[in-house]
Amino acid sequence: MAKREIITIPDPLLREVSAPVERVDDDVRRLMDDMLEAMYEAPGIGLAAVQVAVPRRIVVVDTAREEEERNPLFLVNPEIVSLSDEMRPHEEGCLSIPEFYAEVERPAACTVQFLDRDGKPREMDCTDILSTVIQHEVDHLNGVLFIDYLSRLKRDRVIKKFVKAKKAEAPA
Ligand code: GNR
Ligand code: NI
Repeated sequence: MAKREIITIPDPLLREVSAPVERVDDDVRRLMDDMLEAMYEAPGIGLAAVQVAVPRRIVVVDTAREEEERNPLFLVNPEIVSLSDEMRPHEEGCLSIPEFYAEVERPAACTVQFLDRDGKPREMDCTDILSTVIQHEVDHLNGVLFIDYLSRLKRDRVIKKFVKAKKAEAPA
């Protein structure tokens, strides 16, 4: 089992704004390795630190297909510096909202600046699923979930389901 558990809604931590990382040191690298392990085990293609209950601006991503070689990306303090005008719908899911999927429309391309695993500033142009995942992860760092883009009716329905499930699991 992975060392870190992924938290789910309605955990209030998921609504917090994560704090910037001051220095990419070994503690941060260890956390990123733990996040990657939890993400691969889930399995998922992206994970924000807040999803393992650490509200800091750290993201791991790997959009490689199962038959492809692993291609982990580590992003510290990621900042989206441009978004395309062109929008594209994509079916999204979230490890913090298990087994719920819905189509979300987001800018088809984006550019993200971040610090890599070595603390080196980098810039990356993202399209397709990578653009979607990067935007989804940066949203997590700001306390935003993909269900926030749905109608209030749909969003409230999903949240209610998870509140109920948690109550059934641990009766008050
Ligand atoms: O594993 C994930 N798949 C996914 C699919 C479409 C859009 C976004 C994602 S991210 C998600 C993992 C997750 O919850 N990251 O925060
Ligand atoms: Ni998510």
